[in-house]
Amino acid sequence: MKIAAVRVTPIAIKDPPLLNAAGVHEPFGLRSIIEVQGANGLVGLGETYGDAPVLGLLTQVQDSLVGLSAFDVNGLLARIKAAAPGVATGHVEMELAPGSLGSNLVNSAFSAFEVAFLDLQARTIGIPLVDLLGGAVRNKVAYSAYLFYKWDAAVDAEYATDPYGEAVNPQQIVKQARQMIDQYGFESIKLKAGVFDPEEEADAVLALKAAFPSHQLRIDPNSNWTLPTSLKVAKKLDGCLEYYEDPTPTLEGMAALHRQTGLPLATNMVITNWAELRRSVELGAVQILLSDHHFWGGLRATQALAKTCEAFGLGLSMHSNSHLGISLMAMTHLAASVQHLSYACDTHYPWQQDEVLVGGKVPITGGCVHLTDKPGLGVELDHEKLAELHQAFLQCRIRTRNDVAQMQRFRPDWRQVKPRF
Ligand code: GKR
Ligand code: MG
Repeated sequence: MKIAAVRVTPIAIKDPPLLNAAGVHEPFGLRSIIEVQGANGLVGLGETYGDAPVLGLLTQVQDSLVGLSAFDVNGLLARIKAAAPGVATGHVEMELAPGSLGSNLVNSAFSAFEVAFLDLQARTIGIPLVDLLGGAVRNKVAYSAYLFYKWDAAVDAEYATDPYGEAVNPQQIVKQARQMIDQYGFESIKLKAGVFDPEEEADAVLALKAAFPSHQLRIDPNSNWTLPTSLKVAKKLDGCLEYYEDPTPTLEGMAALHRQTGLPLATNMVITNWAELRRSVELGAVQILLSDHHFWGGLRATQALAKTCEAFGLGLSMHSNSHLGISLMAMTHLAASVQHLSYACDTHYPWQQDEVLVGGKVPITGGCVHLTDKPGLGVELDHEKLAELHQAFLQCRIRTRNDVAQMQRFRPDWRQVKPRF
């Protein structure tokens, strides 16, 4: 069945002032929404980064896909490779999710279209997407409460008000966790760290442990701690962590930390491609891989990654950046198909107020997204909402995520230093 039309629509979604090692989130996150329409009139959906380098390649490729079979994902890859520029363009994502940087453009673009192709295939056959991936080994996928230090939205008129308010100390972090857990029922908690003094951030984890003794806890300073700092925090949090995510930079740093603590270390930063995975196995650096189909090259590549992790005795979970429901459903169908998924997945979804789906936001209940038997991803695009968020993109000043520059608007002397602590 041939592809009749392809549409790529950049959108801007409201994002709160979330703090991280690279600075602070801008008031809008950028996403690209993909529609791949078949000759049968059905439409497959995809979602990925909306930053200029990725968006550039997506729009460059879109017309060349018309006429291709919706089942020819190898043909899709060939057309993307033929169009891809050879140069890497770094931006802030490089610091926080290196897989989405310029040198990874082919994977990012392929993944976005691959999801839409698979969605269209599944809709054409009339089966849920997970069935194309081999069938569901679980019918719901658990996610974690993803806590952030943050400013109140009133810090700048560009930010939309959000239900969470300020969180700059352990008490406010516990309050944020309670709010998120009450609303969504999450059973694991991740604290995005690397922002304040590591001792204070460890105190926040201890406060979470006291408030939620039966929840699994993780902390992720995005490689912003030296090895000695990571060791000190490991000691302070002894017995508290489900895993320790990207405390310190480099595979060698992570290997040394693991040797000295025995703690399970997770990453979405030091392993973002197959070569790094190979080296990590050689070094014994990382024990849990946080996969992300957006930068590992799609749903099937991530299934292969899961098998590889299994073969090497590594645990598997999922990383997330700011995203909407199409990405959430792609993650959910993928996670539901993977036997070897050892932990609740990350998602930024609770931080997003906007949505492009008919019926609004995808429900998360009991900490899980539940699969349905609807065809494909099981969600439909709300074209009015899409047009509205596209207008927001046209009106917004951001074209490539830059948390550093955003922080410097508030603190002109702020510099990114890595590791800072
Ligand atoms: O959005 O601030 C953020 C996160 O820090 C994100 O960029 C990271 O990629 O969530 C991510 C992580 O787990 O490292
Ligand atoms: Mg991380």
